[in-house]
Amino acid sequence: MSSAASVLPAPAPSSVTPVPVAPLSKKSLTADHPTWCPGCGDFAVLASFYRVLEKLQYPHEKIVTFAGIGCSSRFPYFVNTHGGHFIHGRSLPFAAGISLGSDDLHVFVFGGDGDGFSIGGNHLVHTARKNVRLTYVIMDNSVYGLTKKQTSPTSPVGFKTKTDPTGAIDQPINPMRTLLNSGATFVARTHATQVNHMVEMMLRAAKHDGFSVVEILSECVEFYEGAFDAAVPRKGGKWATIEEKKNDGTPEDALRHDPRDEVAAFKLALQPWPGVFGVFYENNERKTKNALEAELSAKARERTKGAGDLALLQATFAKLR
Ligand SMILES: Cc1ncc(C[n+]2csc(CCOP(=O)(O)OP(=O)(O)O)c2C)c(N)n1
Ligand code: SF4
Ligand SMILES: [Mg+2]
Repeated sequence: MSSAASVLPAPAPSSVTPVPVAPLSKKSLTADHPTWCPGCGDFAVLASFYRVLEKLQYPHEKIVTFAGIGCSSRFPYFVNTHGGHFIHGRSLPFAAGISLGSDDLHVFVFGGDGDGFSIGGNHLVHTARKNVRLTYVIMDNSVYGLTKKQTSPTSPVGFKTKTDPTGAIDQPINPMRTLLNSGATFVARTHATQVNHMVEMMLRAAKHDGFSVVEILSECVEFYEGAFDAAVPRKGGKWATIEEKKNDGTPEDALRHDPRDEVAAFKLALQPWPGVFGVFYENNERKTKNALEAELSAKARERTKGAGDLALLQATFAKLR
């Protein structure tokens, strides 16, 4: 032992009083002032997310908000939690690594229709099929907002943009169908003008043990005004929510949707525009990748009789000599 270490005082007996932690509030969760255009639907998504975190009261240091690139992907800047943003379309593999590496974290990923379904489409499919435990919020405005109006994978046929000046000619993807088909275990859809519904969907997604996705129709007032008016009653549209089964034995219950029924979820996804809103699918049976990896690790630890990481590494190197 060095002489410096030998003169250090002995540690005091453990009588540390825990510091009281203030409950999470909008104030403690607010970071920078959002830079979105006035009237952008994304403001309502942010306000709803604060409410979701206020309700959940997770330990502040266990929350991660992550994103790719786009107007919507600026989200983590405005939330005072751990987090960051990554290359366009690559938020999910990065966030999956965070979730798998630290299973006690609550990982939320935000992004746009372009980020999620276009450049990041491949990552979305694989994160879904692996059932990585995290919540993905897709802020769908049916356009590339940040780059000032290009056709996105959810733009409808005929929509005029800088990349389709005479109107989009390609069939848009159907987000609900895509997510169901990819194997996401919680799939919901909501609208940024319906704050209570949006909070409920995000709350349920956050509580789901697996890969949960909420698509939020969030209007880009700058480049696609009125895109989702067909679902806004005060604009003459129709707001139709999914009635879920109550299992109360009543005849009307037979007509209600069972979110565990994948085929029924596909049928809902095929309804004509603007479709329905709510939980399309919820599968609580499939194991998460987090759980499967933990099982693998536990088996490996059993085989190696609980040896520590360093001892295992040294043994491996010894074998290579
Ligand atoms: C590899 C790569 N390609 C293209 C871009 C340019 N780019 C940045 S954001 C974006 C689209 C954003 O659209 P969306 O994800 O729908 O988000 P929004 O801005 O509409 O919220 C594009 C094409 C980029 N940053 N990186
Ligand atoms: S360009 Fe559109 S999506 Fe981007 S901040 Fe402005 S209104 Fe919102
Ligand atoms: Mg977009």
